Amino acid sequence: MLTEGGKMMKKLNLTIIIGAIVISLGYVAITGLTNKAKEANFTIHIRAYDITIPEATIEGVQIKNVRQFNVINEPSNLIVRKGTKVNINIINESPISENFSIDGYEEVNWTLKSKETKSFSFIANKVGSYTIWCNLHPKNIHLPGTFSVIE
Ligand SMILES: [Cu+2]
Repeated sequence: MLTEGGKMMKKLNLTIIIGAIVISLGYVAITGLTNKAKEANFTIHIRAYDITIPEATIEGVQIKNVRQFNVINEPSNLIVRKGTKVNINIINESPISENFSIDGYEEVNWTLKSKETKSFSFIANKVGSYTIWCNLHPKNIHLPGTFSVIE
């Protein structure tokens, strides 16, 4: 049986632990963007998801088994500072070939066969926010992401 004081101490300890976790997570996110970080490493999984709708009524018409799938890059959005060497490890978990291209960075146009893993590097030498997309599939099926380069 804990006394009132004991309960308060327990609560306080928990608050301190949660606070420490929040601060360390914040630290990791910020240090990834300091000027000292001249290299950034990303691992991207390209995954396909079956989003089949078993039954739907569209404008009063009942339709069944609308077979669909989509593909996303996980993570979809990347952010680095200008001048960073970007090392990207891509794992294509989709059952079909996929492509990883960045508009504005012509040298980034890489195609991977199904289940293939490849590593690439390039320098983020242009600031701005650019579309990451797959040049093999429409953007409503393989959803695009963003590559942002900040000062
Ligand atoms: Cu694709």
